[in-house]
Amino acid sequence: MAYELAPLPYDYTALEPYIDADTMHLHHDKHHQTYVNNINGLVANHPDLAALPIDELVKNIAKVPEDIRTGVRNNAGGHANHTDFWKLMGPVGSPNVGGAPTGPIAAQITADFGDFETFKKTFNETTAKQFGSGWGWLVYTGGKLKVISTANQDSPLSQGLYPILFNDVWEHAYYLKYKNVRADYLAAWWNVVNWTEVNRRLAIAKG
Ligand code: MN3
Repeated sequence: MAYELAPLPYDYTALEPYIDADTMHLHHDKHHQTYVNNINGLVANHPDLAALPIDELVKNIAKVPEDIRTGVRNNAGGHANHTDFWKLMGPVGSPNVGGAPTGPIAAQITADFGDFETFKKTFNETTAKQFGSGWGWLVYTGGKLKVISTANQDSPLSQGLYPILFNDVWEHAYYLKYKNVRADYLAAWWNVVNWTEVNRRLAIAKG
């Protein structure tokens, strides 16, 4: 198989009480696994595509043959987005998880949004408004941070943008615990953000 589902980088209970173990099992073991299974099926007869790292495949969606392009867009996107999403969160109580940002991202947020609370409000409002399934993203472009959202599993990588921080607002990410109240999930999610990983991604974006 071209692509594989890596284990979660922490225990299923590690994000409690903000994200419960049942949600993590469903989200990682079922939903993410399905994206992996689907993309492997789609590229099975395309060894040139199957050889690409998943991020490269997502960056080059426009070059994928038209008959499988929509499927690849959804499922390569789903695999790439979730692979990075698990790493963007960390066990509650760990250093640099939750709370205020630390390191270079803290200074960049202050420079571009004024303060952390204003940034969070912008990110949460933009992401809450994403109609239906999708993601909220913080990207670094033109020397500045910018908040955007996308539908379905579309990735900023396909637009030539590198995501720094992002949250999944498909209902499968929160429905078991937060029901239909996306805003409550968005507010709670900051408690599990891994700022060490956000800083690692910011450094890559800045080159
Ligand atoms: Mn998801």
